[in-house]
Amino acid sequence: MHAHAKWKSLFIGVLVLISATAHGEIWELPDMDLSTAEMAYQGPETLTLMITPDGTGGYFTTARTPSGMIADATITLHLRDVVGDPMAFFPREDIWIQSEDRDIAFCGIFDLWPETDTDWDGMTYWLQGPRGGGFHEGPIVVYVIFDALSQAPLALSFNSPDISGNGYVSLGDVAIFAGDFFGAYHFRSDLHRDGVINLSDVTPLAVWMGRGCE
Ligand SMILES: [Ca+2]
Repeated sequence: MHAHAKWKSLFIGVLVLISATAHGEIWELPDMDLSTAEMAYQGPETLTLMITPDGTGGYFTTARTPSGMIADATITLHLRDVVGDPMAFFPREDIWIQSEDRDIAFCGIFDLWPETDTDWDGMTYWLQGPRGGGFHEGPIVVYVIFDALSQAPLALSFNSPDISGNGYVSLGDVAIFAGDFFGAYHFRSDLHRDGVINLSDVTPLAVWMGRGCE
């Protein structure tokens, strides 16, 4: 009887092991209600990040408020499963930011991704300025496998010396800028974001003239 009990116990142990292994291979999906993303800046304003086709426009840490104050727009994502547990090592390729109408012209899909796969705590973040152009007055949505997070979108806007969003800073952008410079205020040309369009907004156009996505 003793030997029988021993074999029975081993058998159950193997069953538990098989079950646990099978469970580990089940692809669990993140929960869009329990997963959350927030910006470091917690104030009431919509921040603006100037992006460029070559990715040298600035980090999320150097976004600006509408009046021109530097503010930290770093986005941190907490990815959680249906019971609220962190989802570790989730691939960053399945996570991205975009406007709801997709009017930010990122140079490639990898420019929308966060810096890393999620870590042990199910966390990842956006820090480096993506390569891209066009403009969008916000807000920004975080998507995970084509689903948007349920929470309110993030109050972040983008503009770029590639105003037209064709992937290059060129004379066409200068023409758009000139129209805004001499005409009514337009967010897209407030490249040195401070609520007015003046000579300081010409600088990014001059610095990045001729630069493109490649
Ligand atoms: Ca300005």
